[in-house]
Amino acid sequence: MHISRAGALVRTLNCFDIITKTGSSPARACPSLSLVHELSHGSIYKPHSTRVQTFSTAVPRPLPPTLSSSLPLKKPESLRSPFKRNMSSTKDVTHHSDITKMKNEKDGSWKRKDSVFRSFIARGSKFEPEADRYHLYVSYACPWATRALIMRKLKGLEDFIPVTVVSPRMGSNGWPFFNADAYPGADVDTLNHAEHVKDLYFKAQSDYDGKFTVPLLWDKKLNTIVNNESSELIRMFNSEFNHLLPKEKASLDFYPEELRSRIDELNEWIYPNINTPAAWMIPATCMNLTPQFSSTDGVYRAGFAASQEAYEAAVTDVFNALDKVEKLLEGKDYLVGDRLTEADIRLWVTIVRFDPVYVGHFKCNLRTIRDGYPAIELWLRKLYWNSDAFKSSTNFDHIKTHYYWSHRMINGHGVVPLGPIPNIRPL
Ligand SMILES: N[C@@H](CCC(=O)N[C@@H](CS)C(=O)NCC(=O)O)C(=O)O
Repeated sequence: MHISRAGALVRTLNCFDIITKTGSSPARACPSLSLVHELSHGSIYKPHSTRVQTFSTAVPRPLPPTLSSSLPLKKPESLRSPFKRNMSSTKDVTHHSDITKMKNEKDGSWKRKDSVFRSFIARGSKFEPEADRYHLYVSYACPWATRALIMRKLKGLEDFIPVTVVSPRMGSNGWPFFNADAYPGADVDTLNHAEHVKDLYFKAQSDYDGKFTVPLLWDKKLNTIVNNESSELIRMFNSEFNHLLPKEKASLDFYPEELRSRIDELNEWIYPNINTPAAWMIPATCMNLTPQFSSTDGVYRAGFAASQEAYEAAVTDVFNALDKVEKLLEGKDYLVGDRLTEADIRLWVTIVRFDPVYVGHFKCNLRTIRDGYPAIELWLRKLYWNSDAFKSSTNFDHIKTHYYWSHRMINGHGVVPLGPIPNIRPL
């Protein structure tokens, strides 16, 4: 049974298991209350057997005071992380790391915060392009991190810039590494020995006061974060290591001079309307938030909408923009010119998540890509099936688990849907 399918597991709970494993009274062993407890405190039970999986990143969901004070809250020692806890921060920073505590702007809108570390790798600068100096931290779930993974692979930078992957289950401490949440496909942070991505931010800057996002590029020489903004990372990867690369890789340019103005123009309307347009409208009752509406975040704006009006406005923006992209891609393999550019990479990471996640989770369901947008779908499938850089950077299990499991404010039980089948159709 898949360990991430918390909802499916929980459905199989029975009172007997809970009583025997927690020693709690029959009243406390009511499955529905226990379900809340288990989701809140990071353990899942398997019927008629022992506890099978624990995780330290569950989204905290408040229990009635009497229950929360009397149920056993601590994980047994044997179930705690076997890895050294030498980097875990004790400061309460959950207002930055816990997506369920996300705050709106004063005007009620939701805005993605700008990235803070914005240095650029360049010859002659503090951050010289060098082999074995930089390290990339990513989540396979995150579209922005996937941009960086795709560009790294296209440019043949795998040996120059190694990668560490987080668990997709982003909880109250933000993104965990494998040692904090042993999820298949996640890595232990052998470089910095961090338990969560937030530890890296504090290592780089002890008074850091922003979001703990991926992707982030770490500099092993200066022990700090170079940059955590994907649109800039892909530009660095595209050009700054060329003098160290073999000719066939160095000559690949995904932001060519002659197409820059067209690429910039597309980026300008695709990002706000599609990449982050309609998903972040959190039910006001759940989040104690006023309805939010931002003009800069596409699918997310729809998904996290907290009012009918905000949702409808956001979802309309998404589909109007998709209609426009469909026209652009009719009879074409690429968005700009007749070659792969960063404009394709930037849009692709959102489109590949659309049917598996945004249609259901973010309610972007006026049409699916596969049934409503033949030109976009063909472009999507060709890049996925014909280019290892795209395919190997895409992990549908991490993608679906992250969104459905982590966003408890819009998917309370963390149940991850099985479909669509397949996640992407063959060519
Ligand atoms: N502007 C950043 C955005 C990165 C970002 O928001 N990443 C999300 C995952 S998709 C994240 O790490 N969120 C963690 C959080 O908000 O706490 C970029 O494009 O690199």
